[in-house]
Amino acid sequence: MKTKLYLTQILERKQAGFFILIDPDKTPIEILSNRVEAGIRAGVDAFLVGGSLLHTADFDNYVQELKQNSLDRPVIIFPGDVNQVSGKADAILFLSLLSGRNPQHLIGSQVMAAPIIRRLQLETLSTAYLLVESGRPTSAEFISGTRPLPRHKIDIAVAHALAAQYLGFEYIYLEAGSGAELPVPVEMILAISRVVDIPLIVGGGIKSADEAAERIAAGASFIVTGNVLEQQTDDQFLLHLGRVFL
Ligand code: 1GP
Repeated sequence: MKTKLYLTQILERKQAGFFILIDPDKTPIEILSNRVEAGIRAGVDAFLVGGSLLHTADFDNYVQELKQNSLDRPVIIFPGDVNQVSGKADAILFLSLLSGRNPQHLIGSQVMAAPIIRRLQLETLSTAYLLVESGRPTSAEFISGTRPLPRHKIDIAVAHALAAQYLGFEYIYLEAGSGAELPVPVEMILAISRVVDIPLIVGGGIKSADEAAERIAAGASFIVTGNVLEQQTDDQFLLHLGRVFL
């Protein structure tokens, strides 16, 4: 089944979906299968794979290993750069960093990646990527050389989300940044979900089941967690988090 259809069906079945982000630099391939199995036990709906830097692992091999362990859950590339493209995945978030004004991340990298994606016959999920200020500077902010949306300027965030929808993006990713001190504010998600019809992916700095639940109640369609799962390897925590999505 196409990943887009699978994601649509998740949203028809329940209020929100649960994505686990796996960063190859933080999860060595030797422990990948354990991490994936724990995610599946907790009810994850899809795995995202990628990172701001990629200095370890053969990406293709890593994605293949992830795919072999993910059962029927799709593996979706969440690329930090054009070198993070692999035909072993089910789909790729085809991102444009719409909150920034860096042409390389708005369209430059996409032009480089597009012919490769076509050759690999990889499904694309066109996604407007909006970075939101989250306390301390994040890797995504630093590496992309862009300024995040101010977290208290809700109207600016809403205008970006509307522009994303009018430009024809299929998803909006509201991103506080991996390991963010503060997740995307609930008020921002609420304001955006009121005016936008396309699904909202929300991630960065979500460290508890309550924080995830509040964001779903505000209108998030998919919640992404990464770092907290690397710190809290206790299965109970993951199971507790997974129950939010039932
Ligand atoms: C980052 O939204 C993801 O792109 C996940 O963030 O690692 O902080 O959970 P965390």
